[in-house]
Amino acid sequence: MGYKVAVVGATGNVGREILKTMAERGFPAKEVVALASSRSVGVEISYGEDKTLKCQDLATFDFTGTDIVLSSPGGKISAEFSPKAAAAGAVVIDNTSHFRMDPEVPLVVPEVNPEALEGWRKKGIIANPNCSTIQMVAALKPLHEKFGIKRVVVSTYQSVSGGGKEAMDELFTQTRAIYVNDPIVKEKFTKQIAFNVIPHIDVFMDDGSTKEEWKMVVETKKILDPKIKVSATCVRVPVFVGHAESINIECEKEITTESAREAFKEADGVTVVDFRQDEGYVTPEECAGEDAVYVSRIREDISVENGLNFWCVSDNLRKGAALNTVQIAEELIKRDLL
Ligand code: 2RA
Repeated sequence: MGYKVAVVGATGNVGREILKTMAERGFPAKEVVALASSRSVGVEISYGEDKTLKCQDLATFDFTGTDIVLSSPGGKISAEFSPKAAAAGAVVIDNTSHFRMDPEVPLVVPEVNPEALEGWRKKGIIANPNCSTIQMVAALKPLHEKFGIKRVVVSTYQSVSGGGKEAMDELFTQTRAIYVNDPIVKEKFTKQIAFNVIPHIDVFMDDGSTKEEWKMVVETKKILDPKIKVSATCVRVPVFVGHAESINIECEKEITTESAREAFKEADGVTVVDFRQDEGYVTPEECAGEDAVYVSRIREDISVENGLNFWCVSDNLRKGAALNTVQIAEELIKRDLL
């Protein structure tokens, strides 16, 4: 038994990673279709080590007979095509922010709230959370179960791949320009990203926060617990792949370094690397290409009652996007929900 799967936005960073992840994990697909805009029709995309797929035109594709759609084009394109694919009978797993806060759309990290998948038929769409939210809630879940998290303060260090391929090109081009004394060209980022950090991801909201920060607040509440208070500061850093987060929590119950470490170790998808010595922690460069959410630098925060600090790193294109998307599809199959 296999499924007909369509990957929408197949030429983008996340689309390519979805195809790679499916092939690596032996996803049970009987047919895989790569879809993109008309200008990419005919472009060949790798699927596994020995296959390529020719991109077809999303605008004219007939979704009838497609079982699963894994979608990561821009938000506007998703707003139009995800409901069309769902109406044709497919389950759509959507990577954009467009449907995430719709009460009829489950927002899922399989290690955290797989039970939410039961409600997917209301709209036929399941939303994949924002990359920075996914790794944070995966790490918070085991702590929330044991210690009851009341408040989270998070600062992110987000790689440029979260902004797409052009953002990666801009970091490369600016870095080169600095070395060869060429003018710096800014297109994707509002300020120079090479040799700099930018405290601004996505648009500004009325309250002074950015939309990326807002997403971390509301998505954490929807996925984990509406009672948890979250304060987020999101920062872009000159790293190609891998988001890092400094996370501070306050809990209901007493939490120690040891009890937190034990809780992390029992959690699915979380790997603790925490040796209080040179190299005893994980950095973004080391997590690129890996599936896990890594936790390091675990230590009590004695400035508050029941407080803890830790460092959390994950590949934003894998667990933060493609892997989580494929895992949602696998979970639907495992739970016999298709
Ligand atoms: C970013 N969170 O890193 C976004 C990608 N979804 O820009």
